[in-house]
Amino acid sequence: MATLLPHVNSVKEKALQTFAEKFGEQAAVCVYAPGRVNLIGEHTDYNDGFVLPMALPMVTVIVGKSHDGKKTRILSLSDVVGDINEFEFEAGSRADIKPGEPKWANYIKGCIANFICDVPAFNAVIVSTVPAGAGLSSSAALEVATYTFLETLSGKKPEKPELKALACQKAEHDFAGVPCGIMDQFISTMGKEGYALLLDCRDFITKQIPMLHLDNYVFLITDSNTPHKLSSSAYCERRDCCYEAAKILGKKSLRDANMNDILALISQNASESIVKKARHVVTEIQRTVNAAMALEKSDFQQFGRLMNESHDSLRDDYEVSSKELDSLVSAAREMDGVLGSRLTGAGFGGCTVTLLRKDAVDKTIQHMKAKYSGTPTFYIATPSGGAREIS
Ligand code: NG1
Ligand code: MG
Repeated sequence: MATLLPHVNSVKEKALQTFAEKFGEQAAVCVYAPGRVNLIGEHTDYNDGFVLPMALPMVTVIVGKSHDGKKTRILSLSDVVGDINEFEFEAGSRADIKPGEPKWANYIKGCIANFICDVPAFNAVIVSTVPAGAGLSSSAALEVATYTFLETLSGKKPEKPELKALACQKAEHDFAGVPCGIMDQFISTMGKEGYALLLDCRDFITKQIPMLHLDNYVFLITDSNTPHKLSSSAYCERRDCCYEAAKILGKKSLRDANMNDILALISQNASESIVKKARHVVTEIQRTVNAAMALEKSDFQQFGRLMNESHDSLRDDYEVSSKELDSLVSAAREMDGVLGSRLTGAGFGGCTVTLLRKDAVDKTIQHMKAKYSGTPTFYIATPSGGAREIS
């Protein structure tokens, strides 16, 4: 059986109750932002390419209230925060905020520092059901929830939603030290119930792709429960390879490259590693566009084939899979009713996503559990809404 996720309302109730116990009054603001699963378009966002994620029913909820004092105080009930689950700092000019310890607080501080105006001191409680380190964007959920909280608290919003996503990405770059692409913050901001989001990371043009006709099919997320080992250094290495390939080709980014350029890299004696990384990006961008068209036509067979090709390219060319992810993907593909399966997120651990017939879910889960050496967790990914205030 897939794990049942608590409803947003029960997460909210827990946060409100904790706030009342901790701060001795009722919270006035209540918001949430979702995690995401990327259906296809991996390691393309920082190459100005296309991605096709959808928002998940897993959410980060923040409740709180502003006050006249000087200190902002935050309590997180998330199990990843470690021993220090509370922190406080002097509210004031957002230009004075600097990253520090505890690390998890940097995502919040970064959003306050990158908000459109200074905000008053506040108390807040955070509760999240997005698993951390699983490639489901717990960090973006925390950033976008924080930004949404600040919008509600101050009554001010940036002119366009993309400015919100960009401010949250900047928080992750500057305060958490993670040079991530723009996908996660975008989908957490702009997700729409029943839709996947085709995002062009070059110019931020978006298209909501309806998934209302999935009918007999579902996306199944499988958490390998192996953390993204190696991921930050390997992520930077891959990114640098892509930038190097674009530079050799005299292009702004690999978005402007095609298969002839891959041949050009070979004839210019680029290293094998650079050629393979560039080939993944060029083929993955095309697969993502094709997959969005297949989804629009409800051609799930084709969508599944493209998912399989994506995984194989991430494994063989981009070299970001792991034996755990490969084994989950192979086990899924052995089952009748499975149309496609691939790793999702940065790789090296985290989750896979599988497109399959609804009536094949239970058997597929059993088979994957039997074949896998570790203990996986399964979730049904229903396309959910983006960040918002909850009344
Ligand atoms: P995850 O799966 O959250 O580590 C990372 C990047 C994305 C994107 C994907 C690969 C972060 C926070 N996010 O996702 O921007 O590049 O890898 O497609 O690093
Ligand atoms: Mg992350």
